[in-house]
Amino acid sequence: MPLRFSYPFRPYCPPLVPEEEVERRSLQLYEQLNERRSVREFSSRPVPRSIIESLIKAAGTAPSGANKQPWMFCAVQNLSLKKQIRVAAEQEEIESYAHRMSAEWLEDLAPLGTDTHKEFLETAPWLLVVFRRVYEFRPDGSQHNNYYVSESVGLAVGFLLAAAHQAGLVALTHKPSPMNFLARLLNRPKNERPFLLIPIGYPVSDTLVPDIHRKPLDEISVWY
Ligand code: IYR
Repeated sequence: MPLRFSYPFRPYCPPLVPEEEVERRSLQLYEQLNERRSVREFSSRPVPRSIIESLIKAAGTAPSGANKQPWMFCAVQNLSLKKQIRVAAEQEEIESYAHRMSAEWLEDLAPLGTDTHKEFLETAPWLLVVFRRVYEFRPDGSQHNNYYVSESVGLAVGFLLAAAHQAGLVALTHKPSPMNFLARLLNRPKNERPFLLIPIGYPVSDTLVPDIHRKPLDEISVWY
């Protein structure tokens, strides 16, 4: 099949890092990421827009299926919009906790102390509402598929969380369910589906997090 389009290829020369330095850096990043925790109590301390822009740009460097970059980050700072999102999310959560989630699910969540109150949706200075774009519109209005959309957007969110953490901010990956209200409140086009809601900011000074532990290496890896 003839190649219809090709990017020009260019040399890629990442800086050569000596092996002991590779060792040190890999351990250092692990130790840094191991300090990251999901936080549910946010202070209202503002975060400048320029910082959120850098986090989104970091997220946008993630790999994606056919380089389609099938993500959209809606950065919400507006107080009345945050309130509307909180009200709608809490409405869904009340339904979910009362009727939609199984007894086993509620039992799994109980030790983490989550409930239907989502004050963080109003107190955090920024809400990043992440959408996955299942397809694109061509200029003539027809549709063009994206590929591995959830995997791609999941990777981008991972980059975002790592970037926020190393910058000194905290975040929460929150998933009210169902999330259709987000597309409606933010007036998103129909090729975009809500993926995650991520409050970002600073924690209140006395916030507590559950004392959970990471699985050790031998439980998360097999070596061949
Ligand atoms: N979305 C609900 C419930 C919830 C579900 C899981 I899985 C969690 O890890 C945490 C919460 C809520 O946000 O409360």
